[in-house]
Amino acid sequence: MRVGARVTMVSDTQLDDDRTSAVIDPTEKKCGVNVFRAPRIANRAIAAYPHRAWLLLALTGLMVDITHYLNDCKFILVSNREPYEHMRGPGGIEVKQPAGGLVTALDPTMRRTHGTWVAWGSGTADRDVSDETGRVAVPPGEECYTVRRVWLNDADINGYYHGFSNRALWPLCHMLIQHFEFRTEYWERYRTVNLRFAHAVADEAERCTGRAMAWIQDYHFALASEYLRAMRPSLFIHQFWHIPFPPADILRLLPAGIHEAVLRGMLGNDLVEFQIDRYAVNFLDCVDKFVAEARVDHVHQTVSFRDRVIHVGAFPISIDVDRFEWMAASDDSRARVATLRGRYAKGTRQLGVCVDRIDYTKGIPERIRALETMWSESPELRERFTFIFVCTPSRTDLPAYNALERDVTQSVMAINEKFGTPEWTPIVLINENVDSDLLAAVYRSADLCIVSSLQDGMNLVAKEFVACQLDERGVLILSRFTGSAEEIDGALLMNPFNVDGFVAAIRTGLEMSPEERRRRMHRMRRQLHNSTIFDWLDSILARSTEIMGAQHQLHAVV
Ligand code: ADQ
Repeated sequence: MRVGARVTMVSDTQLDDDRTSAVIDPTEKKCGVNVFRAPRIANRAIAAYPHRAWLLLALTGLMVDITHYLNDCKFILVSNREPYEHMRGPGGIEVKQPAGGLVTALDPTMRRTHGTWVAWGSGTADRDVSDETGRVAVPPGEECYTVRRVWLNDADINGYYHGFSNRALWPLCHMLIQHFEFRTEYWERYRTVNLRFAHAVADEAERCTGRAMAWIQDYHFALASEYLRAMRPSLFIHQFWHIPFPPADILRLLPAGIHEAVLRGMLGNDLVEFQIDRYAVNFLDCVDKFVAEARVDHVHQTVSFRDRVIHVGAFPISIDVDRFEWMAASDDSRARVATLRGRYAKGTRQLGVCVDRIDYTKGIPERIRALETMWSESPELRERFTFIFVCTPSRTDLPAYNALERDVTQSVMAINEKFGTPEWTPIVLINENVDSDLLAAVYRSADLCIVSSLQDGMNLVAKEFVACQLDERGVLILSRFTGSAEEIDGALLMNPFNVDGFVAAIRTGLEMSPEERRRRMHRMRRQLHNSTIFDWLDSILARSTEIMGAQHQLHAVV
């Protein structure tokens, strides 16, 4: 029988439903891959979440109060994705809140500071509810802050987003240059869209009588700060770069003139924030090499440029630790853990998990290769553990991502075909977004979590796994090339390119004693509690207001 013909699909409600074993016939398991196709309920679940989380945090007083940093200063946030999307649905206009830590962390801040969030208006009904400048009050019914939408047409999305952002900057920053593709059209659109965003932010700053602070998110806007600086010279502008920043030899693969333009664009900021120090150092090196008129102080991590001083620093992002712990501790989660372990970790069998967007940076083929090598070379390990792969398709408009998704599914099928038995499916593939409550239960149920990114700015999955490990039984096997590896002390670090080293790390994890696991996990959990997403936000705003204060004093003297 053709391997491809054996894909068993069940919903995520069946993942924690005992009847699933009846759905997946054991003989089918032998040749097939169990693909759990979860219904698209993530948005529904998350749309309901902020109020719950907000209430929870307000009640328990867990949220760090960062509003005092802002005082009378208007907070203008800029990101590609918007925090609320209005969509046309069968029953009228629905509001959805995209999943993601950034929205979870910043939505409460925006509510309290009544700021403005500038983002691409991507919802099908966004125009219907916004005014002529693209402004709409959110959240619906509460109307605490403003979303200012920037409209993009298909050509903009293709050039700015799929093109320069995701085909040029994304692979370059991750140093995976085989995926790098530069087109002049992409660059031109990127410039146009960055300029459009800068105009929107300048207009928002114009509307307020007092001071304003603009905080720009990520690599989609490398040029926006410079444009904005020209429009509003005294505005405080800072930017968080979520992905790695490459060394000079990689950045210069962008055509002459363009890698310099990217750096000059970023020097429009007052503060540039990276995940870890290594990326900040790479940025400063690049500026030193390519921007002739800039003076770099490597010790204080500042750049003097066009009569201004730009500060650079490392601010490692994290997760809402309490929220993940709370989800993992719920009764629902406990029941799901029992079901998952009953099904996949019977007796001494262990359960491994991994959670990724399907992206070539995440090292998914490398992980599959390590598992295959391990089960080929060490038959005695074959039934020792089952692996749950939660892999969401992403950026499906790009051919490289589609090819990878096909490749992952086929490789998993081949492994299950080669090693599976009527009693054992080596890899269970869930190839959709799962809601965060279920994710928390999956993390909690695991004995092993593998994060094998080839490069990753931080990697939040590693932190989510640690947060949900309430029983402290799990081992984290973590790629050295993630920002998390420089932060978390207690993981088994490995190099995903080194097949034998990768296999050795899995073997060490499997064989680690319960005491050693507990000791390591305990240490990681303690660290994580001292470094949550609210600490991240707090440290960035503290640094920003410090720099703003110093600028103020300087201007007062001059
Ligand atoms: P990402 O590349 O998206 O983020 P990561 O940090 O791992 O990578 O965050 C992924 C998020 O998506 C996690 O919260 C995870 O739970 C969720 N997720 C992944 N697959 C899922 C699935 N199948 N179902 C449900 N949820 C899923 C970028 C950078 C990272 C950096 C973050 C934050 O590439 O390096 O850590 O931004 O700055």
